[in-house]
Amino acid sequence: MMADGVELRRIAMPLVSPFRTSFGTATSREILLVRVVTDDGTEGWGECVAMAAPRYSSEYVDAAADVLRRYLVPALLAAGPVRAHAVAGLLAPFQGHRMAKAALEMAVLDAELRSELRSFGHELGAVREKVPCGVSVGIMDSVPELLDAVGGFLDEGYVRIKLKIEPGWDVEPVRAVRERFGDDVVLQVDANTAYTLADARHLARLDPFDLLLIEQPLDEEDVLGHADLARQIKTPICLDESITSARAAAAAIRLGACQVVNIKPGRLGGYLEARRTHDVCVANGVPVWCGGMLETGLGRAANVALAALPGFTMPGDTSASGRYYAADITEPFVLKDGYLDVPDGPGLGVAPVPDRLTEVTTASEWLAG
Ligand code: NPQ
Ligand code: MG
Repeated sequence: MMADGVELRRIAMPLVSPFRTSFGTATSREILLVRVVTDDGTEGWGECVAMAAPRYSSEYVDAAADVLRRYLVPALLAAGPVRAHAVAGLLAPFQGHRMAKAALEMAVLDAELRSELRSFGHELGAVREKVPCGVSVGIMDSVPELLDAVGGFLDEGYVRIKLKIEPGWDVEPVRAVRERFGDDVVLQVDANTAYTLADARHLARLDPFDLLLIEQPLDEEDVLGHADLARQIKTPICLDESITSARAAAAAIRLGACQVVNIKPGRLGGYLEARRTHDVCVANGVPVWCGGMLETGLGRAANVALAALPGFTMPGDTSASGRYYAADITEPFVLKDGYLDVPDGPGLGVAPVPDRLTEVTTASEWLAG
């Protein structure tokens, strides 16, 4: 693949409802899209999952755009013909910025696969044509509001409910959901690093509720703390923010810091590292599921393809487009009996609908070779 140039495009998408976590409340999404145009005119799309502010991780959308503009895109354009599998190595001299790198690699991979008429699913090793979908439910102002939201998602067919928790909003909402919807609902929680090891006894109060897992209770860098916590609570621990590479997954598993892994391509530096992380987890008998970063249909298409790999044995946060957006920039992903179909067209199998993309675009810049 030879890139003629790369477009950095900013879009603004309002959320259908505020999404509150232990690190803040989002009411809209500022998203950076990357479009690679090759010398034969093929387009490839990438989506950067970095948020507007460095609240989930150290990355944020303006920094991603800057590092792409200054370092990552020039390196790609200077390299001449390059295969998607070589992009990570090309960008390795630049430290960090995994979400920015992931977006560029995704765009190159999309262009390459489109021109070779292969799908993301085929390239990554998908073994299913549809995937079961879970949903992430934010912190709410009251338990009755939470129960209404959970009831709505269950009615829509979601096969797994994930509740965001934080100190002061954990045992009571979990107990209320169990009491209202029963023990058969597949239920997990996500703390987004809101607790410390001193909270171990408090977190053990979640044990009676038969949760599938508790996601990232402690700080991103406290892998040893998670290993200590795992010896003090029964609920299996899943890591998200801590797992920044296949190597990090291997180390966390070896240390007993997690029994489940949330795989997020943006956090890992790309879909190819996500597949390597999947392979490491499968080799260690650790189940994985596909995390979400409120992606548009572009990232959603790639995530659904990834979620179809054999080791993804638990429902992910691959929710329908309508969970976050009234109007996606691609044809919307619509839940069917709790499943989403894996796109089977070339590349991502989806593309932005031009009018929709124009409506939400706030900036665009073209970086030529
Ligand atoms: C998680 N995602 O698993 C993240 C947290 C998260 C679906 O819970 C804007 C962009 C707002 C990314 C809010 C889900 C976000 C965001 C929450 C990611 O930890
Ligand atoms: Mg998480």
